Amino acid sequence: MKPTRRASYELFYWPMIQGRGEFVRLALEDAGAPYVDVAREPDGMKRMMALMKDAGGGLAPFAPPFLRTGKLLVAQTANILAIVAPALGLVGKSEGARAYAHQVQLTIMDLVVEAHDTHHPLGGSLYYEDQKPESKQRSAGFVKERIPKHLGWLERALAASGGPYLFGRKASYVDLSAFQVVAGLDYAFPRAMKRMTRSIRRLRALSERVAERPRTAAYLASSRRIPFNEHGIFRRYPELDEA
Ligand SMILES: N[C@@H](CCC(=O)N[C@@H](CS)C(=O)NCC(=O)O)C(=O)O
Repeated sequence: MKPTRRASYELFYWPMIQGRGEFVRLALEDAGAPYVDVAREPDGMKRMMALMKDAGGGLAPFAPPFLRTGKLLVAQTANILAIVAPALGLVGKSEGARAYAHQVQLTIMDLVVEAHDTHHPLGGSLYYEDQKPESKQRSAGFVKERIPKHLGWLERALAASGGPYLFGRKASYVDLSAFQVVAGLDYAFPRAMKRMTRSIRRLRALSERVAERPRTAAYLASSRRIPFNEHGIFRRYPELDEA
């Protein structure tokens, strides 16, 4: 199927944070797809909350992000991306290409959960301030072992593909997501990320390349890109970073 730029998309996600919605935003923006970030529109939050209660006969999403395209209302970040990427021209056509892309995306989403859990190790129903000692303990292992393991794995995937992208010469939605986790980790753990820069040279080069893609660069410079903040997944709490 020829990639279409005409399909229209409605993205539903919390309006004040990048969060998981950002992985979908980046794909839509990079592809130049026409989309509405519904919860940032007047009455949009109301529409988003209503759909989680009643999707009008379809399957109601459990949590944002979710995306409406045509008759389909689909949730789960990696699932959304896997479904829209072929039409956006952001994944290879073969079953193998799509399966590998989905596999790496799911692993990136695992890293996102781990990043979130550094400031909420006891759970989302408590404030960060109520779980600071546990956050510190959780972050120590994350910084020392988990970031290097995850990013080292992406680095090896880049070495194996020959780059410049994770699956070779053509960019996929997974490259955009890899850029986003590197950006998020740079924001949240600047000292740890600086120390490991030399061991992730290919991943750094990939991130720079993604940030320079014309539509992505325009998006990153626009007001549509919500700055990182301490309500999202990647939070800058210096006490959780490497000493
Ligand atoms: N596995 C889901 C997780 C979705 C999720 O946790 N969404 C968050 C915002 S990033 C949320 O609003 N959760 C509400 C809840 O879990 O009750 C995905 O990757 O999309």
